[in-house]
Amino acid sequence: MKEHSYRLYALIILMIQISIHASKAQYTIPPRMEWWYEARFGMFIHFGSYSYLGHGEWAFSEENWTKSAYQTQVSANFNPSDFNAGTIARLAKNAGMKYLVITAKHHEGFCMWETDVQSFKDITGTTMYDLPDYTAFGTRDILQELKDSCEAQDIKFCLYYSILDWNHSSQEINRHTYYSNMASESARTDYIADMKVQLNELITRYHPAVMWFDGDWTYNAGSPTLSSWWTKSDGEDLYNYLRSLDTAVIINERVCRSFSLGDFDCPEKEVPDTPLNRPWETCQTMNNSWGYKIWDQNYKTPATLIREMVKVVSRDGNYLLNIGPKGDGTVPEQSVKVLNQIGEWMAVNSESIYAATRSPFASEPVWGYYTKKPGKLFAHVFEWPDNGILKIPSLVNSIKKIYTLTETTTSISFADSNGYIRLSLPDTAPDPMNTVFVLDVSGIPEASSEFIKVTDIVITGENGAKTIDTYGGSLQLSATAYPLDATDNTVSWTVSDTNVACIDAEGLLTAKQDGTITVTAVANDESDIRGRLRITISNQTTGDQQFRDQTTVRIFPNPNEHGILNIIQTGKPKSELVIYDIYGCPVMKHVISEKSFSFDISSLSTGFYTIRISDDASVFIHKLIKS
Ligand code: JFZ
Repeated sequence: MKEHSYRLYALIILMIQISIHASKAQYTIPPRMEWWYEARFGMFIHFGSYSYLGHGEWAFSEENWTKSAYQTQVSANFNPSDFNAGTIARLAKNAGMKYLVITAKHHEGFCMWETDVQSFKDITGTTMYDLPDYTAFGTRDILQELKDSCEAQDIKFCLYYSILDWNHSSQEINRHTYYSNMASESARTDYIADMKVQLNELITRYHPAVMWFDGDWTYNAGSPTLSSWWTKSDGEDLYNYLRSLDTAVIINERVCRSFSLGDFDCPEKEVPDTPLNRPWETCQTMNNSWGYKIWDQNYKTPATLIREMVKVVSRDGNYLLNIGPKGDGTVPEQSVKVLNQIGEWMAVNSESIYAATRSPFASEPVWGYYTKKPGKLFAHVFEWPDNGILKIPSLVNSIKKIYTLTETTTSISFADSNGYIRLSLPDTAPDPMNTVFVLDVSGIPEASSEFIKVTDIVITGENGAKTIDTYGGSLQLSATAYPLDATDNTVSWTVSDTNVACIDAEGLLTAKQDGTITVTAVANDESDIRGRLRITISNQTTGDQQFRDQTTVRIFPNPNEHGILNIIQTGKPKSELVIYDIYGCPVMKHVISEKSFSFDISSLSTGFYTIRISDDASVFIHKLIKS
């Protein structure tokens, strides 16, 4: 059993070492992706004929619309006459966004540009199912307008395209998979060919910097079926086709997800726990919807969104934040408000985001996140430490200067010793939401490995015990800090409820009353690593009952300012005297060997204490005021 657990620990330590190693290994970024990797923050725009209905981009499926009803009652009424590309591009620019991805065609099949591919028609087969041809909007090309406005703002223009198409005559929506079923194998072949012609239109007309695919989710790695008709080889073919049209275009993994195709991963609405092994981007909504939803006012705060963006960058990802314009083309007021607030923070702090990469450290601090770039480590403090000190693991680099992005000319004083850089903080955070500290260093910030930190703590009771069921009993706990060669492997002990039990500096737990407590051992190496163990305490007496055998012990004179306690016990003498402070923690101890003895308390500072004289069978408790 012991042998097994040692093997397990060895394995865990090995795994930790591998993961630390893995987090250091950077992937290489191909030159055509450098701008994207440095951009870090982009705008997603879900805009289509669904925006008119205002029930989200999935309304066709969720509300069981037929093709003809959807076309005539939703799409035909879409008229984004107030769409202002300049306003949207400036909104993105002010928020600090460097690229913008707009839906050219979502699952509903409605095309936001004038397509010439004849099969993309309405159900009557007479009218092209696109914005200029199918609506009263007119001949404006909003993709071109937006591309031009983006270029004026130095924002990269990108397009989203859905592989599945709930409207196309080759397909019918599958109300179970939410995908579409193909009418036949030949319909599939024709549709894919037509889709490629459409993509050719998009690439040659608009030269999107990124093609962002979706609607690939019944993918399979084998042969197509009519319900799972998009395959891995279709995805590979699509990728190669697009790259043949434009050698620079960046393509997401959803040309056929889960096969590591494309140029980057897209964990949707979530942030991976650690950096991935290739570039990635988290897309996120500001409320709960991508496409405009009239009733969705559940907006995240700017603080929440900024924190998520920083977390993403600290783990080496990009952040694509969505807006869903209304049917008239205007952006919901609350989205504008939130983006402007993000912009205010970015105006001061964007240096810590653009071209910044993952944290150089294997674990994340309790107060926030790190990002870095050559010559700079950024410490993003979301929770201001109340002890006035910010602790950062030491770097191999020499530190030239430390300051905040809020006040770049004021130097922050610091000390670097014993594996930590300690910054002296002002009392209040310059930016309560996220103050960014900059450590100006020489070279690329890299964690120092001179001090080996604790990564795990395991607590065990004597002989494996997890209970105390003796009246006034105690249990010796021990903490093993891993790795075993940690520079400082000592711990400090605390218990969750000092009314139930208390613990001394050596891990001796003494019961006071029945209950369950959690014992915590905190690493003294300041790594903030904690080990925990639940302990059950039973058979204790509480309150007045503890005084039940006070007749056996006399303390005189009644303790006050006297420096000496005289103790006389009648009956069987007890074995131990412990004095506790008001927090229930032992401050003095004495092993009793005689019925009567004197005890020197002159070293105690003034205050309230409890004297506890006990043996295995019973306990005597007396209040002590030292003045
Ligand atoms: C897709 C779309 O269906 C949705 O409307 C929106 O456009 C979004 C950006 O992408 O939805 C997805 C795609 C992927 C996952 C979940 C929803 N996923 O990988 O978990």
